[in-house]
Amino acid sequence: MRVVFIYPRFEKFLESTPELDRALIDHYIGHFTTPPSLGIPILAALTPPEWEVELVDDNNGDPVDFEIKADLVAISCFTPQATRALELADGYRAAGHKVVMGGFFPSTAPEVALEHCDAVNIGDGEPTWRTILEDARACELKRRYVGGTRFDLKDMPIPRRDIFYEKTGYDWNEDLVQVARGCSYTCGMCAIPTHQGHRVRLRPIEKIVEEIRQLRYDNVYLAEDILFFPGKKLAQWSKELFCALEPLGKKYFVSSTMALATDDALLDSLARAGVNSFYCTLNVDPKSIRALQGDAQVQAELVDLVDRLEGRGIRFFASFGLGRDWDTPALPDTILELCRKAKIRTAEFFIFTPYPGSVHWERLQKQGRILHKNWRHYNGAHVVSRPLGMTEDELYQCFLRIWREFYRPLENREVLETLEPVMTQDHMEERRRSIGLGHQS
Ligand code: B12
Repeated sequence: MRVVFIYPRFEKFLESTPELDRALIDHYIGHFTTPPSLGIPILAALTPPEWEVELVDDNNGDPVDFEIKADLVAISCFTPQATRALELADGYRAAGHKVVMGGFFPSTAPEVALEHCDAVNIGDGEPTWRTILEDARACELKRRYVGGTRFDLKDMPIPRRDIFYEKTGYDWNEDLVQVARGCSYTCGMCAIPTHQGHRVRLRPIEKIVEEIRQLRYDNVYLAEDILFFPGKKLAQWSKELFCALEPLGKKYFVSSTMALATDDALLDSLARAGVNSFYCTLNVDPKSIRALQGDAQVQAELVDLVDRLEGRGIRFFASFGLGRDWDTPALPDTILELCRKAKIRTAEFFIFTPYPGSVHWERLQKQGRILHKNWRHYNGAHVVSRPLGMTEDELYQCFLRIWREFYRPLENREVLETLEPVMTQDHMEERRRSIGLGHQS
């Protein structure tokens, strides 16, 4: 038996923005081709040995052959991949294959997916995957499989990264690791609570460590914001996790918002563990929204946060959402001023996008403000819903202007030389030593 996994193509942020000069932005944000996210490698790890496994990574340019030998075609996608995913599902079915889809988009818009595939998986894949394979073998695929949001992560397998490690073409020298699922907050733009549940499920720390020890790259992307949640139990767990990561000698990329925990003790433990990038989404949480609305005290907190991170050798990587209901065409000026004050050196900017499964999506649907459902353009680089404080074109112009103007000073060579996108190893060691954090191997 043979299952062929498909990871459909999605447009990177600036690929669909020819108006921008790519060279400088590539230098700072980087142009990268990533391997698939973790859904497919997890399912591959759960696939019984009598099934042969193949990965077609359309995002990496693998040729798509609808006549491929397969007993089941399994497509994984999030919303920016959905248009392509549905096209591919149609193509495989037209060639006589059975197609099952799972991931963020099929879980949050199953009725759309089901118009193009034979079966859809909603929620976690671990509880359902082997049943799907058995049903496919017996030619008895059902329309819906509900994996739900309760799977215990102590039983999550180590994802099979060998299925893409052996491929060429990627230039993302980083391994993605999942440490938890679910979220107890309800941020307007995020589909995680719908797809993964409102209860945070933590993965046992020893399992995370076991997985990280097996990774190929020195850089590890820890995928969840819950590392910074302020509750006592979660904060204790994060502290223990960062302690456990310390001896592994890896470098970590973490993500958070300003509203979450950022006390000095936690930042020290990040630095000791080897965290070198702190990706912070702004204009989504109540704190950073206040900072962008001119609250001097919160602005000072941001300035302080950037300083405390960079002082520990951790790059602050800002990600600003544009186009909230209260935003006006003056937003780029406000952001640029805040970045200048806080000495933010690396930033990306995205158009606030309503994803199926999010509160924001439900609200805009009801208000008749969704402009179209060309999912390809739900990648943060297009206006897909009607803004309130400006026209659609004004919002798009804000997006172009902020990218251009944030990076404009960098055309100045002198500035360019002092603003490296990621700190060099030596620079980081020097920073760590200067604040007494010791050597990182
Ligand atoms: C890694 C990541 C990225 C990487 C992608 C790298 C890659 N390898 O492709 C990068 C950094 C490039 C990225 C970019 C973006 N991302 Co992103 N990303 C993630 C992140 C953090 C992890 C994804 C992951 O591996 N999850 C773990 C896997 C195991 O979960 P899963 O896919 O759901 O799989 C499970 C089930 O769904 C199921 N399953 C999955 N597939 C299948 C298939 C079948 C057949 C079956 C049966 C089951 C099944 O089984 C799995 C195990 O239970 C998620 C957040 C998260 N925590 O998931 C956001 C997330 C997917 N990203 C998101 C977004 C919005 C983006 C951006 C558009 C953001 C932006 N700033 O505007 C950009 C797009 C890039 C661009 N335009 O340039 C959203 C997606 C929203 C949505 N509803 O689609 C998420 C959910 C973040 C969020 N909180 O909203 N991202």
